[in-house]
Amino acid sequence: MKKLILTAAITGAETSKEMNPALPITPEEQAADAKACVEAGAAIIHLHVRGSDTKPSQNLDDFRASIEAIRAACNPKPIIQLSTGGAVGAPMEQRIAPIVELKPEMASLNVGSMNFIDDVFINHPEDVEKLAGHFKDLGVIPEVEVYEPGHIDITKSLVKKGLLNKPVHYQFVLGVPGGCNGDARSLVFMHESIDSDDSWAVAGIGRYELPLSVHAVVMGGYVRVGMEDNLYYHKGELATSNAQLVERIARVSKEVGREVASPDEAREMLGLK
Ligand code: KMH
Ligand code: ZN
Repeated sequence: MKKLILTAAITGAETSKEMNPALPITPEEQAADAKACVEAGAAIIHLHVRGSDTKPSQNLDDFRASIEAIRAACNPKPIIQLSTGGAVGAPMEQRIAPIVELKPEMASLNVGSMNFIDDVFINHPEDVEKLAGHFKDLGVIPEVEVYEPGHIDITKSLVKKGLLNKPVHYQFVLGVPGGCNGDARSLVFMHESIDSDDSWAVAGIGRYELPLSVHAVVMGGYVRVGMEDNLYYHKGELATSNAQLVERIARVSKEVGREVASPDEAREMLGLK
């Protein structure tokens, strides 16, 4: 089986230190956390940033500060995957700016709208096409975030329109209230719905993180873990760090005979330059 690419989603936008005091917020905290995640086996850091008020930010200087701190702290250098999803309600211009101005190796691309916990996550078709066009023009590799099966159909239509390159790399984000649940049969259905030449990872939300990660390890997919998605190590026991969550899945994967990809191996596997 091909090596496991592990992503650490270290901060997120719907999280706070009140929910878990170990959540990394500042560039220094994110850098220390990312370093530990890379040492534990993460190849990709999925990055949201915060302003000095600790609130979610799409400000370019906030991104620059975190990117520089993470790059300086980590050896090997992980793929830093910028979020263009931001927080629910972030204006589209602010969501687009990080890829246009900072030209990362990789960034997330959200293709469909949905209820999102107690809010609405809007991805208007016109904006999605515009954003996808920027990825293509700039050569930024998108990770397509899909929260329910309809988002896979939208992705396929973007490929048909020439706005997305093949192979597509999907992230199945399962268990967001408002999207598809995180049962194993949902993962199997999502997996069967994509083309066989595409690649995929799963991000299980909350209590779904551990079982879906283990399913993906044995199904041959990739895995995302981290406090953006799940604040707990076990039921009622907060995670002490993102690295603790990464280390667990790296350990499970190696136990079943599947090695973990280094950042450079992940670059090669995902077609990054
Ligand atoms: N915060 C969510 C509304 C992404 O990073 O692209 C969107 C999100 C997805 O986290
Ligand atoms: Zn995110």
